[in-house]
Amino acid sequence: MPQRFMDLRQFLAFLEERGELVRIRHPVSPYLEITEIAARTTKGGGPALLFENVTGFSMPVAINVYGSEQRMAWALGVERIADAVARIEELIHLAPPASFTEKLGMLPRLKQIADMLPRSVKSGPCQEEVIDPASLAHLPILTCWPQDGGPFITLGSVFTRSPETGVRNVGVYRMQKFDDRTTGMHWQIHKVGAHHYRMARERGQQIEVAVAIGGPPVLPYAATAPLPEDLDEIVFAGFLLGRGIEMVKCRTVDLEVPAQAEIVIEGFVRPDDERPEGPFGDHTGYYTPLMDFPTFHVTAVTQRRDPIYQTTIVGRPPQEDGFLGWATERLFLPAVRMALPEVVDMKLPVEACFHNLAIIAIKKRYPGHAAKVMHALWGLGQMMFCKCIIVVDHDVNVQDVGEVVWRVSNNIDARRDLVLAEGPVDQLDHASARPLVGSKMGIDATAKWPEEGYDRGWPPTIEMLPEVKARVDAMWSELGIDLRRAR
Ligand SMILES: Cc1cc2nc3c(=O)[nH]c(=O)nc-3n(C[C@H](O)[C@H](O)[C@H](O)COP(=O)(O)O)c2cc1C
Ligand SMILES: [Mn+2]
Repeated sequence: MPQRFMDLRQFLAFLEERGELVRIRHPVSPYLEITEIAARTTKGGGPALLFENVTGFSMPVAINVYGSEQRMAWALGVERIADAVARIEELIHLAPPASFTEKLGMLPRLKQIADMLPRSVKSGPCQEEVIDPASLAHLPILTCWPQDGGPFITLGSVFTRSPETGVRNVGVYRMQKFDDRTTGMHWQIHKVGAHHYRMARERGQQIEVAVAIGGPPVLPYAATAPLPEDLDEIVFAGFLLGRGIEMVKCRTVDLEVPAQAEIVIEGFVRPDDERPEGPFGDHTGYYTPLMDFPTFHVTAVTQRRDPIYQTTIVGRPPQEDGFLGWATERLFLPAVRMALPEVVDMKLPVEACFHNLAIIAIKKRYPGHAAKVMHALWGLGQMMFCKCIIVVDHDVNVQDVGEVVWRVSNNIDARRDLVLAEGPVDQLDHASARPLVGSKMGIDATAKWPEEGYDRGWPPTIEMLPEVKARVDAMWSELGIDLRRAR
């Protein structure tokens, strides 16, 4: 059974044991220097980093914790991501029991599911210390890039409740530090946090907010996952982990936070207080400009006795967040397939920043099928942000971008195969003429059928006969061809 990590330090200790964490004792500045070191480390396939001597601060900084496929899988409590995908598939296919004996057989499973729900506890390590008066001054918040508007908290899990239903939401939204008691709250307009804020604003009320840093390593991932609006990220995190997350009441707001968090920042956002936020070197690889966003007012800061400040940087891909995006690509394929069973696989290349490009393999069933898949995806949660969807046939390995380029460039006739659509675009998009609305492109690179107006007979791809391959396999070692040397 793989280990299920209930807090950050347990995970860091595990990574250190595996040679996957480096402690840095050399003094390093949180102003740009940590970014440069982290970016080089992630791009080079390097380890998680724990900066123990951050200039001007006594608190250590953990970064690049999720910066490899293996560490990302471990953070989810599995050895390989496929094991987590299998758990999700099992949940999706959980059929209602038919008979009484089948029902009895399900009882242990139901108990397991109950064990995954969040549990309220009376006290937690995240409240061992109370910073009085509340202040962010001691947090080693990074200024990431030269033109950034200031220091940004980049990996806070932001908790709110729907003012209407009380349902919890958790999302990772960046927070620009304005001063020791106020920050920005970068709730992009399409996100659930922003929706909660607008509902409160319509009622003329402020909204209570809590921000957790650290905690079970599954938590920041769950907070970035594109869940349906009313699905509680803490339930999802507990499900992924196979064990419920322990939650403790906040001190100044009516919210609960993970008891095992490293640091908790409590506060509120008023309905009438938006301020310029940014610029920020974003995950697109470009700066996002100064724009008005809500202001977060801090009412309490609590922490462990010896807290670790967990953060990340974004920038020109690939960066650490690419591995969070990769986990989403894998874990949400079963959900996509629930809506679209014809989808065989999908690839969201890291260079396209989660959503600029999706490559989808389908088992085509009818003429025009590829266009149907595009439109369905543009209507599916955060897939609405996809500026380009490429649809290929099921026999194309979409994980191999080289193969995709071969197939797509050969298969398309531009006038016939291009689908243009309009609608919302990501708030970070800088290409659309105006913010938030723009156009999207679908490319149907499937083999065309006569019913689709193609009468020339689609050519087969070239494959060698299996018996010839077998004969060559048998003689290969005697041929004296060293392929490694040839490269
Ligand atoms: C490192 C990182 C930083 C992010 N920063 C923001 C942000 O500032 N604003 C935002 O709206 N989304 C941001 N996101 C994306 C959201 O976390 C993501 O869209 C999530 O699904 C939102 O959850 P929600 O659907 O509950 O709103 C960030 C993601 C990552 C990985
Ligand atoms: Mn959500």
